Amino acid sequence: MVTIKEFPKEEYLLKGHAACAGCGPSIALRLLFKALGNKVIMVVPACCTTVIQGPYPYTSFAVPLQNMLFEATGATCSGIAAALKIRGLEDITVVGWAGDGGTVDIGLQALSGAAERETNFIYICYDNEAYGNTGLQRSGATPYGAWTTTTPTGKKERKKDMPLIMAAHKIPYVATACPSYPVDFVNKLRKAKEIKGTKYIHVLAPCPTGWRYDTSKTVEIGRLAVHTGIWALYEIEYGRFRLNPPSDRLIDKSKRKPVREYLAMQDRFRHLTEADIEKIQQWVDMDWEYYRKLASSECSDLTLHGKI
Ligand SMILES: Cc1ncc(C[n+]2csc(CCOP(=O)(O)OP(=O)(O)O)c2C)c(N)n1
Ligand code: SF4
Ligand SMILES: [Mg+2]
Repeated sequence: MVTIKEFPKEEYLLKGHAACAGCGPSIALRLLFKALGNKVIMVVPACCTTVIQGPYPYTSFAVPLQNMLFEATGATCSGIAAALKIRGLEDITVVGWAGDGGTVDIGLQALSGAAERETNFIYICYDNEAYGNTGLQRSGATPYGAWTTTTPTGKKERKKDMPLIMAAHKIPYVATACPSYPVDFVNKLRKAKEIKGTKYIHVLAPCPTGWRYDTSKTVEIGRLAVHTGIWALYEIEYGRFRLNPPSDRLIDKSKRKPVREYLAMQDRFRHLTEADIEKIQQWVDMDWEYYRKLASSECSDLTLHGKI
């Protein structure tokens, strides 16, 4: 376990990058490099990160990076991983880094194929819960009730549960994270780097521009997502489900803050009715009943993986 004081001083996301002020995904990017250093090859489809990285010939990334079509991140990572294997360059980590639109919607097929082929790479979905780069349209990861430019009265459908979809691929490592918990995220990345095969990490990354809150509140919003239980920090290692701190202390509903506190901080939820808020609270409580079962001793190894 690395502590925050032991994070390396080197920065591979350079100054002058083009993210909005308070951008959660850019904090996650910085942490990614703190965890993995520069022996990485990044594959990045169209998303806010293609803006953050800067216009050619300038770049804010001090690591090799391949931009790729929206739908092809997983396939590209498979190709690069195969080439590195043939050349015996096994100490380089291939990282697919894509937004929620590029993961839960458009890139899902290629990602699923890469996982089924047991491609040796880490795939990270940074989830700002909308298509940020093109002006904030709804995605499959946008939560119920949220305003986006294509859901002006609030999205009517629920968020797709992508981490559990990836767990169903029986890959060796699935985890959730949030940049408000940097030590948790960095240690998960370091663990993922040591495991062979496909590793998937889904990062809830608050976006002040899309979620409509003050740019100084990004870390606070991420913490509230976790403390209300809207976002649970967990990992599934070879099928074994484990809640991570502080989520492991939140199974008891009385320990969780009401979801209202999280929703009230963001103008994208401003129009919600009392009935909407109650519905969201009930869904969160149901999710936690499921997490409780997954984390219980009789159920923690769900034969999701069935490692022999
Ligand atoms: C096949 C295809 N469809 C649409 C686009 C246009 N496009 C570029 S970036 C983007 C939004 C990406 O959203 P997401 O993956 O959530 O990343 P974010 O911008 O939020 O970081 C879209 C729709 C595209 N480049 N390719
Ligand atoms: S729109 Fe959101 S995710 Fe995209 S750069 Fe701005 S703050 Fe970051
Ligand atoms: Mg997005």
